[in-house]
This record gives sequence, structure tokens and C-alpha cells, in this order.
Amino acid sequence: MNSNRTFTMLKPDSIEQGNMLPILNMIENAGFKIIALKYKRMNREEAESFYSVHSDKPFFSDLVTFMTRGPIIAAALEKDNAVEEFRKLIGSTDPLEALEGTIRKKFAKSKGENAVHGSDSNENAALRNRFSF
Ligand code: FUP
Repeated sequence: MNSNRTFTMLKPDSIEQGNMLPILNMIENAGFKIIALKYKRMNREEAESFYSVHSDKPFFSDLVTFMTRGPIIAAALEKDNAVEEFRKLIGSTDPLEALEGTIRKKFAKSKGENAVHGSDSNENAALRNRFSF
């Protein structure tokens, strides 16, 4: 199904490095409408639950520590075929593999601290609860 909504988080590294406005600009310039936005700090329980699909991976503990070390921006975005279009805009998980013009190419420092999250499926129902959108 081609959903017209997706979900993003600007991760703690983006906020720490003063990149939140440039990244939100890139998102808007790519034609996404920001229809909900929240600035918040996740606690460990929330981060563990958000990334529960990775709970058996060796990087899980570092990932949770990173995602809880400072505030994030969570946002719901709207555009035709939003999930796929936004994955293109953010680029590969590893910034070394991300294409020119993508958010991760420009702002991500490593595979772990990679600036932004973008849904890879339609997470909207669950997210409405998690972020009170
Ligand atoms: P993505 O969908 O591109 O955010 O990537 P994944 O769902 O595969 O991974 C989620 C997060 O786990 C990444 F954003 C960062 C972290 N991760 C690592 O730290 N190391 C890895 O090798 C893979 C992922």
C-alpha cells in the first residue's frame, strides 16, 4: 500500500549539532508537509520499545543509549507515497553509502549516529499512541 504519511525522528546528534532547522528545511523543500511535530526526550523504555525489532543485535544497547542522551524531534509527514519517498530523501543507514543530496550524506556521522529515522512501513497507528500525535 502506498501511504501518504510517514514518520520521522531527528535524532539527538542532529539537535546537539544545531542541525534541526536545516534538516526540517530539506524535508519541506522535498515537498513533505509537516502535519505534527513534537520535541521530546525519550526514556530508555520508550527507546527500547521503538527499536524492539533490533533487541537481539549487538548494537542495541549503544543505540538505546544514543537515542536517550538528549531530545529528539518526532514528526508526522505527508506526501504522495510518503514512506518510500522519505526513505529516498534520508539515504542509506550508513552515511558512507548514502547518495549525494540525501539527509544522511549531509548530516550523519556514522551508521549508529545517523541524524534521522524514517519509517520503513506504515507505523502511524502505533505512533499516535507513542508520541501523542
Ligand atoms: P534505518 O531503517 O535506515 O534507520 O536502519 P535500521 O532499521 O536497519 O537500523 C536502525 C538503527 O539502528 C539505525 F538508525 C542505527 C542503528 N544501527 C546501528 O547502530 N548499527 C548497525 O549496524 C545498524 C543499525
